Amino acid sequence: MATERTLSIIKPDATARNLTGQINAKFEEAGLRIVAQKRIRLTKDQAGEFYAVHSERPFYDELCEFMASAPVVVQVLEGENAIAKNREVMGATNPADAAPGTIRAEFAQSVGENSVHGSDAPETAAQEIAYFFSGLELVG
Ligand code: FUP
Repeated sequence: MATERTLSIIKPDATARNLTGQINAKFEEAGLRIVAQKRIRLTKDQAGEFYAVHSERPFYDELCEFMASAPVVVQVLEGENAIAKNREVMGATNPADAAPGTIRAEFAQSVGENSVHGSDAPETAAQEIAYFFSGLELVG
């Protein structure tokens, strides 16, 4: 296993409910290190660019509206096998299917308002990190 970095987003439903600290505690308990983090407000166009892969899906417009509806916390998580580990800590996309103890099981409100995003592969992790962070902001 190698040390990896992955892009995480604490989504508007979670920032609105003041859950940033509780979600970060889940990452840290799992051995993921938050090596970069900032709270920003996305425009709908920026959210649309980030989720361009879903542009043909029926939920795309609603997803972009939601991601622009309140601040998000974008962060880089680092650790052994960080991409898969973060997906494990997040739980399934639909909170109804998420394993007990996962972030989405505990905090998500619906399949759309599901509290967190996490990269799903090394290539997307690299692209998504570069979308939000410059090399200068990644100090380890
Ligand atoms: P995930 O990788 O678990 O975030 O899930 P996906 O990449 O499949 O979906 C990205 C986001 O699209 C989800 F977090 C929420 C939204 N979505 C919906 O709103 N409805 C769906 O049926 C599927 C996804």
